[in-house]
Amino acid sequence: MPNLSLSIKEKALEIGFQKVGITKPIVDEKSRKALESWLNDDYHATMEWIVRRKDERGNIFEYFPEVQSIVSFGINYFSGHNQNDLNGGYKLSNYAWGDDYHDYVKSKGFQLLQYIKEKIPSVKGIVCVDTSPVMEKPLAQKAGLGWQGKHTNLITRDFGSWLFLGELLLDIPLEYDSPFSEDLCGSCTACIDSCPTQALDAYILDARKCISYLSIEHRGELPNNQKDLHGWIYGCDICQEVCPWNQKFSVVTKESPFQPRENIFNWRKEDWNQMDEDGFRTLFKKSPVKRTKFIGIKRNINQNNS
Ligand code: B12
Ligand code: SF4
Ligand code: SF4
Repeated sequence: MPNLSLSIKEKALEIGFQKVGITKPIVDEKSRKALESWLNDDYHATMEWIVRRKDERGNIFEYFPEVQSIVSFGINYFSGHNQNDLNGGYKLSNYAWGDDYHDYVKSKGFQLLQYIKEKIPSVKGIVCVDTSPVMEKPLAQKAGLGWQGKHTNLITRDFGSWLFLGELLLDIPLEYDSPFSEDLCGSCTACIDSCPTQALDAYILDARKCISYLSIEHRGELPNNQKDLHGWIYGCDICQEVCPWNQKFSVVTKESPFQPRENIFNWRKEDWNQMDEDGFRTLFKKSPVKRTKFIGIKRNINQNNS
């Protein structure tokens, strides 16, 4: 359906996505095998939720048997600031400076689904943002948005990698875009060389060593050999900060939900150190940081002071 496909893409841009493409769902053996081998190597650390739904993640038809088209979209969250703008001496990933992207990007995905429903009332669709058992980066590459860099994130030519990804899975056929077939990393290894914990091998990440995993996903005490969070109290941006595609092509977002909350920048070290549960709730209401809970961020702060 060429006209519908075009109008879906136009609507996606109007809703506020910067990148959009459509791909035909397939059982992608390469990604499925990579997922299998990643899990077999225990690179997922304690993220058992990936193991539990690996069959769906590796085969989109297990998740949504009727799927015929995947609209993949990306939204730029780069606010124009960097870690030096935080006055507390701790580092907190830029994706978590504003509101929770899950809710916000999903609401935009639902707007797009609603638009399609007005044209085809019988259409069945699922909106995915991060938490659904699908491999969002390979899907975005297949839909032509960009390529997976050596740091494993999806990079676009025109915005770098500061993009959240999401998809609309539909049970109707559409016109499909060509995959992004180039790898524009070339001989660069800046991300691998800069990772303070050696979590990256080209195109593969070992979550057991990754500060993002340790500070967000890991529950309880940090493993003895991975206690150094290198100043980060939530997430880690180093491999993306050093990437030449972000240094040259980042564009400041117009989205107000992704703008930094004042106190994240203004708080001094004492404020962070003295933060109690109420302070945590107030500062991180409707923020992705609530995922670690107060106990997680407190552990990270204490760890950086020990
Ligand atoms: C699990 C997860 C994590 C884990 C694991 C990260 C990872 N690289 O897999 C942790 C907690 C560490 C994490 C961290 C971050 N995440 Co995360 N995460 C996810 C999630 C939920 C699943 C990713 C997944 O399937 N991983 C499993 C592995 C197998 O997948 P993969 O990296 O795509 O693997 C490919 C290659 O590495 C390679 N490969 C892997 N293993 C092997 C083995 C062999 C032998 C071979 C040949 C190849 C190969 O092939 C695979 C397929 O192409 C996605 C959302 C989603 N539903 O997809 C978000 C997602 C990837 N995360 C995202 C973000 C923003 C982050 C952080 C930047 C947050 C932060 N600032 O702290 C960091 C980035 C760290 C990094 N360098 O990747 C965004 C990335 C957006 C983008 N532009 O790419 C996503 C897409 C969420 C979203 N909706 O926007 N994340
Ligand atoms: S997010 Fe940080 S710790 Fe994880 S791979 Fe990138 S630089 Fe390394
Ligand atoms: S830093 Fe270099 S190697 Fe790493 S993702 Fe960016 S371009 Fe690719």
